[in-house]
Amino acid sequence: MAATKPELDLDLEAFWMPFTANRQFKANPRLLVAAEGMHYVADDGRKILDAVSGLWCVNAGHGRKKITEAIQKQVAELDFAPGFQMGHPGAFRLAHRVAEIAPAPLKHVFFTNSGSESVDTALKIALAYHRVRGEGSRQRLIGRERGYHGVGFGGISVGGIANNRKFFGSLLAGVDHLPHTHDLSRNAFSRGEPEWGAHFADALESLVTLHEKSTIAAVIVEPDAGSTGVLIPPKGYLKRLREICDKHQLLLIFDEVITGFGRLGAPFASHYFEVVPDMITLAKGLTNAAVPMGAVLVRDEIYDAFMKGPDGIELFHGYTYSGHPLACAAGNAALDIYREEGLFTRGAELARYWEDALHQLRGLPHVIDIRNLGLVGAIELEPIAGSPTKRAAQAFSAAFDKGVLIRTTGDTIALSPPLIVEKGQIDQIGETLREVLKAA
Ligand code: PXG
Repeated sequence: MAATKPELDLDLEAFWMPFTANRQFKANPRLLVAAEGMHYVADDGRKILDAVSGLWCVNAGHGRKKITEAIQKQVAELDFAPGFQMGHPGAFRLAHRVAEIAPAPLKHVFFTNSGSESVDTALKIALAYHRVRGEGSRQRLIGRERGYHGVGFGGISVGGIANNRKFFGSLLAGVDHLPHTHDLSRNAFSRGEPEWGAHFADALESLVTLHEKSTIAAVIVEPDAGSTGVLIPPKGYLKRLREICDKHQLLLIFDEVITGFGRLGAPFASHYFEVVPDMITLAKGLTNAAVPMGAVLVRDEIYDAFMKGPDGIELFHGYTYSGHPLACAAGNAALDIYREEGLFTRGAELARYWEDALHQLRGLPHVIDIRNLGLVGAIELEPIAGSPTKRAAQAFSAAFDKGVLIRTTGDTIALSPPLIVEKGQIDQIGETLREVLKAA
């Protein structure tokens, strides 16, 4: 059956939509046609409050003039510059500025075009780093159950979400996983970091015993897991991971594609948790999502190890669009906005209000957990027997009909509004969810 949207003169058939139930969507399409500030405009003209920053990426809100103008100016001046053996000023400027806000000593920046590319880049740097310093036997990579690290083969190999892996063959060899930290029997309705569960990090010791440290290159985790449904790390968990990595010279990679750029109320989760990894993967908020871009922040020691090798190309890796001029223009403008408006700490100012708004929903039908950190939150629902994901999917549709865009994954509602959100809008998100959940 042909899928069309006659009022917009659209044939919907050709576009194979990502991570989407295509048939369902095309039977009942939901299109966004404009955006400004905290709101989208749907194709029927309704204003929709954005409670998830697009896809966790529009940190400074939509349609920011400064970013738009910077992109327009850049495209008129220099649309593209090759990034291999050539450069342009915007890329150096942006790398310098990102390094400035990064935790020391992660002061070098490799540009990519997405979070997935950032993850694969970080994993490759980890392997190559051990090799250039003479420990090429360190080839194993360790991820975590329920982890999401994008959709490249590296990312799905270290990732821990079965549906993202099971269709795609044997993936990378030599990967192992830590257990996830989610246990509702202990931690349901925790406010902020759960008290219980730091010991989950000790599983890394067991993996080191099993595989022997000389075979392990790196460990990658989301400091605060997003896509899987917002899993907040237990108190002390990340510090313990850091200690174990130090003890065995494993590189620790924080995947901050979601947590970067102020979402927890600090520039990076690394600042928030006071744990410094060896690399940080970034994307999303780097350009406020106006142009796709990702980056890997790298510890100086790692960069320096490559710079000691023979003359010539130090790392055989990069993308045609690494450091694309339009992305750099957007990134530089986004950083201006973050600084001028104090957005990296706004999440901390609002965190308590946000927490209270969410936890007020406790007791509504089928709500089995509420969790929050910074400006991130989640509401986990009891699945409908025999129909997992359906209850949350219904909540998504109902919230959209009531003018609020949320995100659902499994039976969890995930929330994280742009950092410019006002208290009244937090109230609106809470009230809408109350109505939706009451009827769920
Ligand atoms: N790492 C993390 C931690 C992510 O959250 C990626 C890597 C991959 O980024 P790209 O730019 O390649 O998509 C992500 C992406 C959701 C959702 O609803 C989350 C992401 C993407 C789409 C949806 O939770 N995160």
